[in-house]
Amino acid sequence: MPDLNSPAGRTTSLTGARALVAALRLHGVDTVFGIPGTHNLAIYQELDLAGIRCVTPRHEQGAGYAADGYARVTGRPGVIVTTTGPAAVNAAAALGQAYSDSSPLLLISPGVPTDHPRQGRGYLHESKDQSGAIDALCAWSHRVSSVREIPAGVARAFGQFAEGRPRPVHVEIPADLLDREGEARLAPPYRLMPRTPDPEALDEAARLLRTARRPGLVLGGGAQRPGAREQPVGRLAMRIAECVGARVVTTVNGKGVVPESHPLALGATLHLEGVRRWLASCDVVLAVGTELGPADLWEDDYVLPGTLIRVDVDPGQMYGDHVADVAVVSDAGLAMEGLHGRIEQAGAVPRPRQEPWRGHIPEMDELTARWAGHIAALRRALPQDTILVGDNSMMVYHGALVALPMDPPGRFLFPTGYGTLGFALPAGIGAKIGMPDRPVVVLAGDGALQFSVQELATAVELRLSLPIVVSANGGFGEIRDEMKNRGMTPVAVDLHAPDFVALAVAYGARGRAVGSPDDLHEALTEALGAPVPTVIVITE
Ligand SMILES: Cc1ncc(C[n+]2csc(CCOP(=O)(O)OP(=O)(O)O)c2C)c(N)n1
Ligand SMILES: [Mg+2]
Repeated sequence: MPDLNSPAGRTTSLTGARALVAALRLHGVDTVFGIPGTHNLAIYQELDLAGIRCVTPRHEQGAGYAADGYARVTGRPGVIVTTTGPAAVNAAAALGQAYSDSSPLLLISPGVPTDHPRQGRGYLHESKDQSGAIDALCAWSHRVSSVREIPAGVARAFGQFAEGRPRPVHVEIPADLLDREGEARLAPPYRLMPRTPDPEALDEAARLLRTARRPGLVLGGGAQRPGAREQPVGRLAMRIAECVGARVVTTVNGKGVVPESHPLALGATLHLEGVRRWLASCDVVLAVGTELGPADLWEDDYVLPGTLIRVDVDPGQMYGDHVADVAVVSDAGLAMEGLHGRIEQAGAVPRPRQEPWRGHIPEMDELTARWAGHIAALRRALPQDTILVGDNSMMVYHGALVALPMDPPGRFLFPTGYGTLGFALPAGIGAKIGMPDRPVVVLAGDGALQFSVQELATAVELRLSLPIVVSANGGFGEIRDEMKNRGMTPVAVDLHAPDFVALAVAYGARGRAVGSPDDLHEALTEALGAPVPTVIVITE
């Protein structure tokens, strides 16, 4: 095979599949998540020749979430390779999730051949408009029309990840192009300098924060630095908070950016009414890298009466639901550095500290009481640098999200905006592949786990040390409660579940049922040291 390390930018005659894989390698891709099929054999052949690691989850949905978990913890784009039609669409929910959570995913799929009329001719895996269907869910989806366009498509994808919010994209390659020779120019990756803040906007923001009576900070996923032991934005945010006497709350995707054990930190609790009330009472709010979206606020029409300073790399955020009074369109780190410098230079502001938060938010105890014992056991058992990967289950958003304070470098991966189920196990697998030296723990309900339980096979095959904590409550507990709350008789929510311990063992994993928090603590400690995944079932 030709030397794929040859200088970028040279025009060479390559097959489409080879051009694709050469472009991926040029952009530093060494791992892909996907499933082979009739139409992508040429891609797999080239991936293998190029020494790129091919991880095979058992469903393309799992490949998508695994790529997402990998991307969130490493900051490197997660690459998914599927075959045509149903395979590509199976991965689409993961793109939707990554779109709402700003995760850089590249889905590569073959499509019907270039000369195919796409009018229902019975071609294998045929769709009327595969890239059109996926386009509706991600930043963009593009069907290339020549070999030459393949490396350009990959380069464009990586460009998209580096500018603004990193959001998922799809490149469809007509199946016939994969084996066809064509002239291709391997586009070198380009480096973008971080967007710098407007100094005047920073002056104004610093003045507002220093003179505020009751300042508040909100940090979102845009404040995270993947893989970082040090979270510079979080550190600067806490220094600013201490200077001006502000409390700091994070969104779900921002959890772990600041030390949640700090007296000024409120954790990831925007969904609690007491916290929303406090934020609405702030006269100045600094929001960094967040949509301030309803999926975090659990309220559609939330109003922030105070003066709003927004820091975001995406100019579109300035005019979202909450319009910025002071707009700082910038890299979060540079903006916070500038802001901190200005505030510190002016000296600390003498003012009474805002009250400590714990015990002042009544509904926190109510909603988390059920999980408090088990979450405390998790907290005791888990090292500080644990990556928790949660699913859309009550134990996660009523339990760990609120009651398990995280200090950096802890990370919390959760499918927030799009709110999918089946995320945690495959995303946990991807996170463990991306960060093999960090403890990764999966938390899922019995409902959520069954959306992707077959990925246990993937985790066993890869011999991942991965505790998977399952809360078993006989089905869709949240939906059961919502039905009761609207006065209806619960329907379609009480579900048969397998014996998860036996299922784990059948897959080649370890399995254990626990009752008390002490049992959970012991099981987790053991599982963290085990060379294979362990399913730990909490029975209620
Ligand atoms: C893909 C998808 N399908 C359906 C839903 C709707 N939904 C939200 S929570 C939930 C129940 C989840 O059950 P489980 O994981 O067992 O958690 P529990 O509520 O029992 O704690 C369902 C069905 C969803 N969020 N995503
Ligand atoms: Mg359940």
